[in-house]
Amino acid sequence: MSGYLDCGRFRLTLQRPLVMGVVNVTPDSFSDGAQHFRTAEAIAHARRLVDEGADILDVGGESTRPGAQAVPVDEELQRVVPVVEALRDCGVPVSVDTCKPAVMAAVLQAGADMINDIMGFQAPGATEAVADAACAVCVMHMRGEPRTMQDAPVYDDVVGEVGGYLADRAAALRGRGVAPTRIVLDPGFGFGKTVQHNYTLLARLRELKTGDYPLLVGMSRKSMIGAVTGRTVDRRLGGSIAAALAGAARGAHILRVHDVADTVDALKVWAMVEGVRA
Ligand code: 8Y7
Repeated sequence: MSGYLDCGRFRLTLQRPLVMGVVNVTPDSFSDGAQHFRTAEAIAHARRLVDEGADILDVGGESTRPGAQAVPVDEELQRVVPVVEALRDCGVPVSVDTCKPAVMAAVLQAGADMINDIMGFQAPGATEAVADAACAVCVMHMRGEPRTMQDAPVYDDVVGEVGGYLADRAAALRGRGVAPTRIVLDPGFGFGKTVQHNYTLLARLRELKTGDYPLLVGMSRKSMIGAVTGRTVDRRLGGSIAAALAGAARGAHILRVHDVADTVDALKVWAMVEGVRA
């Protein structure tokens, strides 16, 4: 581990787990006025997450939940670009969650510091869109595509297959000139995995630490939490915190969460026990 991540205008040290706060720019198909309102809401929410201690923001304008339909490029741009422009001076790096090379190029121009691609930069032109920038790149594993990925996924060896995929994608990015200090890997909890696959990946997270790349994990409020607790998505804070701490204890460097303040508190207590700085 190099001990840091080059993330656009920022160099993040990885001595303690970092918290990435989720900022959804919610869809609105009714009118332009409503979209302006959604934009303002997303910006206000993001600023609140920074106040709560978020180390990174992850802005997303494309619904990637299981079964979700694709969003056209121009609509995704309308959602995310104004939010990135407003947040570029908020004090923390701004990541954008997108699979589309055209969106990647536009948000990098607008000031984004990181691109988070659940498709692992596999779309034609995606590696080229990030190669010459200074942004960090998060490569996530997904089996299938969002619309169909939860249709009974099967693996012989989920840890080996996910780890192999992430290593291959990292090598492809490096082959295009992306420096290793810009790359983050993510097993993609909930993306084409059963509940058992997700917990196997979490339990054996350390085995995914191939190469020198930091790991990002996103389990916040997901169905893997609901499956164990029996809670609906609005009641999954306790389970999500437990998953985040389990990830941190197994070497996750970045925790992607909705509930920043509570996760930051949990990490402070955990860090006191573990003797790491938080
Ligand atoms: C993840 C993610 C989502 C994740 C990374 C949700 C965009 C679903 N999950 N990106 N995005 N990792 N890197 O429930 O686990 O937040 S969307």
